[in-house]
Amino acid sequence: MAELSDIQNDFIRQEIEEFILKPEERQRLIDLFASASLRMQAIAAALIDGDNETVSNLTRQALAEGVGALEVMDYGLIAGMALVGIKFRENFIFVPEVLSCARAMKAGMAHLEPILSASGIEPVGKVIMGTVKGDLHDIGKNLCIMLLRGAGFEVIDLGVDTPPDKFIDAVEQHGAPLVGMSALLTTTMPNMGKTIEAFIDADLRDSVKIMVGGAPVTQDFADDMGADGYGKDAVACVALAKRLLGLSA
Ligand code: B12
Repeated sequence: MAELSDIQNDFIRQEIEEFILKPEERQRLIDLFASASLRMQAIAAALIDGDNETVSNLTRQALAEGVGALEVMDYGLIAGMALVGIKFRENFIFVPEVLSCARAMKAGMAHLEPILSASGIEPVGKVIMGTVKGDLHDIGKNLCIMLLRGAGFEVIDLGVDTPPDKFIDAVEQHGAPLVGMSALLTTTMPNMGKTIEAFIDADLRDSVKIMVGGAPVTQDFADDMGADGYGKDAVACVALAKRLLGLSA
């Protein structure tokens, strides 16, 4: 178990001290940042500060100097956003600040994309991905898409706020055997179930596998709504897609 003083970045130490009040969340973040390199801490700090230019510059530099794209994703960008999420939930910051952080995250992701999405292999399968109706969160979905593309999948991205019909039309148009849905709000999670029902009504349920994910989604919820699989993060999403399509890992 790491101590707060093990985190070298002053800004992150102060943020944790001031804003992360639940002991288990505080310890989780301390362990996470204490195991991150100084430059990953700096990327996370800039993201928490909503400074997209610095996130962009530091990410570009780190990648150019040989830091792995997945390390930047996990210990720079996602780690920073984890702290932002808690500050938002506890009303220390509000939508405009979170939007700045999301912009900063996307500025970093733009540099990761060509690396994570480059597969150099023949397409292994088609996947339709979208955030469900009513939900505008797309950062996690976009990370899943990057890694899916990197693993050789052809991904058709339906974007955010995607109604059931749009998923169905895309499956028919592209002949895709796999659909992935993302939801970040407890109020939009039921729209995953509604989309699955729409596939049943359209007589298409047996011709597609359906996977779901997003921070509030759980394996139990996925089972209850009749999805074929649930993945907790972008790496799990790729493993799940392969498993559902019967491809070797
Ligand atoms: C950034 C953010 C925003 C940004 C979104 C920007 C964007 N372009 O995405 C903005 C500011 C727009 C926003 C708006 C809102 N937000 Co918001 N937001 C967040 C925040 C802080 C981070 C989300 C994120 O990007 N995480 C980082 C990514 C990498 O993680 P992820 O999305 O979970 O994705 C990973 C996995 O879940 C998985 N995954 C994701 N999708 C899929 C799909 C498949 C198939 C698979 C297998 C895996 C998978 O892999 C991903 C990569 O590892 C969360 C806090 C949180 N803890 O999640 C709140 C949060 C989701 N938001 C929340 C709320 C309340 C809102 C608003 C209603 C606020 C308001 N009053 O307007 C609006 C809703 C807008 C709408 N209609 O959607 C609440 C939801 C609470 C709830 N119980 O539902 C949260 C939890 C914050 C909180 N209060 O704690 N938000």
